[in-house]
Amino acid sequence: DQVGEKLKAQKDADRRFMQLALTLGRRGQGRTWPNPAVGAVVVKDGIIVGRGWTQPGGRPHAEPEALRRAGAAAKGATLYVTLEPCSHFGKSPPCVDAVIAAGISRVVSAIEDPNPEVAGQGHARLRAAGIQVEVGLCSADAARDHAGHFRRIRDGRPHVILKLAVSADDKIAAAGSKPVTITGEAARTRVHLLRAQSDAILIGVRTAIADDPLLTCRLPGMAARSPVRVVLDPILRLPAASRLVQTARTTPLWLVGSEIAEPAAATRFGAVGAQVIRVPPQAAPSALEPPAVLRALAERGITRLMIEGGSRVASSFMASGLVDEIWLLRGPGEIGADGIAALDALPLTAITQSPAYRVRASEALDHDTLTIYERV
Ligand code: AOF
Ligand code: ZN
Repeated sequence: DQVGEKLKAQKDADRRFMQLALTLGRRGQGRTWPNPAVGAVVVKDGIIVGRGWTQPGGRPHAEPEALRRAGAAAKGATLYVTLEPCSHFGKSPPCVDAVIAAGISRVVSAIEDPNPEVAGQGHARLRAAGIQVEVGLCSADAARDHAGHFRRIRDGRPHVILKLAVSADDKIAAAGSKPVTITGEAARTRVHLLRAQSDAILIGVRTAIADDPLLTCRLPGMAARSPVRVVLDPILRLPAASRLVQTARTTPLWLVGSEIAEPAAATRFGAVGAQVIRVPPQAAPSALEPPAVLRALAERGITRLMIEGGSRVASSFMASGLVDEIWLLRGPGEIGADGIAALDALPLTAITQSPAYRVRASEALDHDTLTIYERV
């Protein structure tokens, strides 16, 4: 019947506009921390009159951006938003006030904000103002996009993505940690995109010394999207001549050291623009405890953390059960039995056969394959 047809058309349209809001929100991923990257779309009589997303640094929020573009057309319109509009006075005034003032008549919101300052009060205040509010459309997509914010708010740590590039025989480097080319150009592009969408990227000091990496996003026009570079360096021995230290003034470099590291070393790094974070020492002085490292990063606002190596860092985070997502890139070549195993003492089946993870996506990138695992 006609009423049913109309309802179905409305549902399809709602889903389309919410998917657009999600796509817009992702533009901010990696540069809105400590805030989530939210997307918003204002629709009047089936026509998009405003689009917005959380701006770099986390402000302005997505809703005022979309409302500003909609102007007077927002009156009587529907707002699609990927996270509950905020109801608190933070560094910006409450978005719900802006939504109400603009005359929005219906709000379609993907998911509630677990931030205790909001936690349902945003939706409640919109309803109290007479606005029709629907919550939950595309909530699984929104939960995935806001995984970093949710983790940080709920568990006091970032969402952790482990990236591994392995050879056909599960190795990540040749003997002596010599870097070898494992994956190709398409894979490199994907990894640099993931860097851009991460707040921070972490490696161990051994890898920092062996590879002398930059860890920046080097896609054309995207240099400004480089994440904070974090090196786990218990006794603060990263060489001053390393490319990481040399670029510390242009792209943030945080060194996580043990509290027992030499204070003089910390001062030296501070002088060249790097920031030193100290976490308590523990049983094995050569390693830092993953939970303490993650807590320190979350306290500084990091919501999405990418881990890029090496094998000991990867295995210690895997063993501590703190990895939420794994990007496993596999190249076609073999390195040989004397190569370095991807997860140190742990077999790769700790990921591929683990009941804790399932395959979210799998795709071919030239001669390589990318498999993304997520928590069950
Ligand atoms: C929204 N829209 O686009 C974002 C929201 O310190 P403030 O004022 O910037 O508030 C930060 C909190 O606001 C953050 O922890 C999260 O709960 C929410 N983020 N809310 O309505 C947005 N980014
Ligand atoms: Zn807000």
